[in-house]
Amino acid sequence: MENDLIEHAKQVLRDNDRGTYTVPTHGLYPFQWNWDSALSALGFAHFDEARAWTEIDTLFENQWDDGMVPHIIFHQVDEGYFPGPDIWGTERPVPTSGITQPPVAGFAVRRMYDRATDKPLATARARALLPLIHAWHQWFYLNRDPQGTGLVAIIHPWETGRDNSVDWDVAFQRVPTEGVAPFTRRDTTHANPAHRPSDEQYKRYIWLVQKFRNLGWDNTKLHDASPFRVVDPGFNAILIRSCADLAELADELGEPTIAAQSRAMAQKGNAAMATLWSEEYGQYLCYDRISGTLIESPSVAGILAAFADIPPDKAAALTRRIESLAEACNYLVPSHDPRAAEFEGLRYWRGPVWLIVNYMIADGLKRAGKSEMVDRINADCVRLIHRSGFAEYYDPITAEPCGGAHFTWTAAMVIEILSTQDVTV
Ligand code: 9WN
Repeated sequence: MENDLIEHAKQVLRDNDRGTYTVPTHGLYPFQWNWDSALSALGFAHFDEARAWTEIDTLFENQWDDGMVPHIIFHQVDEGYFPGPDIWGTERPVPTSGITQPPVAGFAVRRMYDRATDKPLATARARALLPLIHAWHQWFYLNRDPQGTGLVAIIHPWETGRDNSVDWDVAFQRVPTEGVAPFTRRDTTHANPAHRPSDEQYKRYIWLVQKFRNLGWDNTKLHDASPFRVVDPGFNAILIRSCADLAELADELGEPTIAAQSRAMAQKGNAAMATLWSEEYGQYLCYDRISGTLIESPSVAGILAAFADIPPDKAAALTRRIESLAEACNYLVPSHDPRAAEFEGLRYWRGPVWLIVNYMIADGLKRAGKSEMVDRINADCVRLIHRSGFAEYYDPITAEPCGGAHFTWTAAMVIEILSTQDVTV
């Protein structure tokens, strides 16, 4: 039965494969997305290592000169997605968006290298990627942490990959809607509008794009110019973990300077994470860099922090926090606390479960020795697939499949989980 599931998942990856990159799903997302690709490569690596490396290579072929790796690469023309290249106006040889996404590539590449059966191939590919990934990490701390706090801010909700999280509700009010050119959304023609962000949120998303475009996509200006600057503990944990993993990889590949610089970034980030801890919520919280306050919103971002090397007492507290969430839903881990007033079980990042997030939380908790919770999270992932297929995300109470179907990174996570762990459903 689990073999059937793996075969089905591989088929999803093959169907969404465009040769040198994969689309997240046909129709709704017809281009290459940054963190989707890095996590999907982990799935490919179980049956086609060369193809997995190519996925990451294609992503980094589109890295900007300043080091940023964009969140979307528009490899071909497709009118089915909004906002397309004309709205972004980044004027790249292959058009891209102008913002970034969670930097999981460092983590993924180290994992692919460690597990590789074709070591010469892995060594060659990892060696070539190492300085590129490192440049991206340095870009983050330089451009998104200009005060040197050790934590980076995101300047657009799309950068976190958690587009319409409750976390942004208050800070997002500072983003105006006046002056936004009229537009037609395309996402709601592919997916149920009740599962997607609101029109109001879309206007603010586009206002920010217009603002940054008017500044020529100059990253030395964007952070300070943005009316939206939020420090996300999950995002920072991914960056910290990728820096730490890159340090290990650099040691292996004989690159001591990259190793030392990566380790220093990870250590500084890890220390700064303490400032985001909330004793009251028993988890980490986002921080609004403009108002200078923690954002009192019990979202999964503060639990995803487990992906970095957090102190044992915090890992234990996060495990208790997930246990408490389990009392309010049937499938872990909801993207927002079901007991909070703002929770919406079907609406994107305001409640649904996402397998990629589950995978990273479980990976962090495994390192912290929380194996019982890891088993529970993995089992919930597999139960969701059995019940509702390879959806983009799921209602944590009813398991209703939401968003797009036949989803690449969901399938990749199934291959990864079932191939590497014992899961009892
Ligand atoms: C905007 C592709 C992406 C994911 C994000 C998810 C969603 C895009 C959108 O889809 O965002 O980047 O148009 O809704 O929120 O995490 O990378 O799967």
